[in-house]
Amino acid sequence: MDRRTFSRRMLVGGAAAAATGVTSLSLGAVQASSAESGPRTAPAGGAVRRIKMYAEKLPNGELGYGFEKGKASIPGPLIELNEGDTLHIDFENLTDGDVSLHVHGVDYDIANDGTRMNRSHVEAGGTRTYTWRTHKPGTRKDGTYEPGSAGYWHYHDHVVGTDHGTGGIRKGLYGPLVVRRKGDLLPDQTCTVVFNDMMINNKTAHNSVNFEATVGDRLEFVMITHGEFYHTFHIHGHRWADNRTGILTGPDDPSRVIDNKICGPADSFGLQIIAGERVGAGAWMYHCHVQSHSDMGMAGLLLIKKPDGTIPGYEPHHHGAGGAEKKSAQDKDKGEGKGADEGAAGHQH
Ligand SMILES: [Cu+2]
Repeated sequence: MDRRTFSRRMLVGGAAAAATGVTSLSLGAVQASSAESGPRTAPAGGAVRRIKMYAEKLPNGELGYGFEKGKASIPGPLIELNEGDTLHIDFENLTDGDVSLHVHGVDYDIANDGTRMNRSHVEAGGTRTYTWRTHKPGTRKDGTYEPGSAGYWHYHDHVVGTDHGTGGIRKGLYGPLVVRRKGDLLPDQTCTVVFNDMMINNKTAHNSVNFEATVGDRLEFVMITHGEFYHTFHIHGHRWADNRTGILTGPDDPSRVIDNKICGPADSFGLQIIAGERVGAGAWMYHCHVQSHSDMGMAGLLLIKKPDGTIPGYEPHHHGAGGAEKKSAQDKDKGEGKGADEGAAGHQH
């Protein structure tokens, strides 16, 4: 691991929630290792952490979650836990209606369900503490194997619009959750892609969500689907394993290697790739492979730079991804768009 990578990880670990501008929470993931020892790995879990989280109305009328007031984003901030961690979320509703926080994949009791059925939602201006717990794999009393919490999960509202949160999800109240197992490889950067109806991260066509990386970076994708449609997620030039981590553990790992995966509403999965491995730098597309969907703009770019910062063959204003184009330059200029947010506020700098 190089020094730059280490400092990135330092920034998102420890007091992540309190640090300004940081939209990623990582519990205890700060771990030093030398460049010779390979990728950094997730430590053992067991931490208990308390963070603040807000639901806010965005200037364009959409809704978002954020770790700080005025910093809500779509998708909401990345939350990273290690198996065994407990997370207390002091949640404040800054919108003018009821909202909630409902999570997939981890352990929560009925009081933390985030639904109206058990009054675990939050009224306008109200607060509530949600507690999420995670556990390591183990053996039940009956001798059967119990899986751990590790996985690529997500959270979302469950009360806006309907008792199923249909309006909240449509307006942007969703976000990624990664639970790691001790020893899982840590990425240099995590990119969240949410197929929500016909949008990516609530961006419509011609506002494609792009991500930037440098050849050799270990890139992690958290892919989540919401809304009314089934989609397929495809990345050009790269492949991953269809298993919990998206990484093959060795030659005998039976997981299928794929570069395209079907995903239905509320599905989520994750994967890691080495940017440009064997194929080099370039503006690599990722998109939904349902043809009419990609034609309608469900596409973005993975802008993989050479070490000198250049992207061969890439002209931002002429090489769009399907119906979407030139978001990267705009992102850099205005600092807007989730692609830029991910990089700047997540793990990139
Ligand atoms: Cu699609």
